[in-house]
Amino acid sequence: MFTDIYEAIKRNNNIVIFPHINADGDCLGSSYALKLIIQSFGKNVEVVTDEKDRNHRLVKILSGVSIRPVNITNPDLVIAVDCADKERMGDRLAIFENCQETICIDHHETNDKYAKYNYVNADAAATGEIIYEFTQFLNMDLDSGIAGNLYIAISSDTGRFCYSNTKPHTHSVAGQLLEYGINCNFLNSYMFDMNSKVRIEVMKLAYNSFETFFDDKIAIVSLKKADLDKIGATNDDSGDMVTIPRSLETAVVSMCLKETENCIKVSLRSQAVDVARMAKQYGGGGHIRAAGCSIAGTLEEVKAKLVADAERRIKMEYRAR
Ligand SMILES: [Mn+2]
Repeated sequence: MFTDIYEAIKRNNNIVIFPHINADGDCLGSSYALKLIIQSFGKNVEVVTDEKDRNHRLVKILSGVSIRPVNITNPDLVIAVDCADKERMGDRLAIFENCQETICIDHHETNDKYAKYNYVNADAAATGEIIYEFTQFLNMDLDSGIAGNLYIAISSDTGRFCYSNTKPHTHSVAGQLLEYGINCNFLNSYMFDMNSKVRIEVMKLAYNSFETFFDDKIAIVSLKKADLDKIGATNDDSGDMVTIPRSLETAVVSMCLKETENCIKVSLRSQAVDVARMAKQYGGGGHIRAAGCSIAGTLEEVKAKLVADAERRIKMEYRAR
């Protein structure tokens, strides 16, 4: 409940906010919006991202980002934002677990409510939508900084209002946010149309690896660690490559397999199969239409396993239209 969350924020002074590892627009936009909201109560609050997300490209368009981040070492309250499970906090999990007061704000169906206070709404298209509802609960007058951050969050998780999670309510929240004078044209084109040079190199790798299975119903791109290292690609540069196989018109299940030091990171998308359930079987999670997991093994092994699994699920769950 928002009441519990508001009370917990009110009675604590040193507060940290944790977006998930491999940060995206929703977790960052929501976290910085929440930071600005909590700051307006006169609290000492900071967003602490995973080390690898320190220089995320979205930092340039978010409001409330500290030039030199204040390190709150012993927080009274930790708020996990957009983290489907607590492992999504990565190395920061120890701080969360050592804290008496914890809050989780999230919109993932698979969230198991791991904090002391939880606000989980799987109907929300983005965690940003929940933070917006929180400002309504607080009767708060937004400013363009908070509104811009929330717009980034919602546009990001809905693929600029194109994915199936986009509801009338999603557009209505976005419409409200536009009232605060944000530049949606600039924010969207920065988020979706602009790429770093390295990212375009990653796209080349992805396109070259493109392959299909099961009568083109399964589409896959794979990224090898050695190739990514050679061009100096960060997580940010190589994120979201699953949009490439997803654009195949006959694809029912699409995936991106990314080789890392110790496992294969998998992104799954589908218009017809419950990929959250598929990901959960490998210890991952997410949404029905978009999910992810990490699997130990070589690229070829993991690919063979997932293709067999996807094929079985398509046969069970998919009826051609
Ligand atoms: Mn999200």
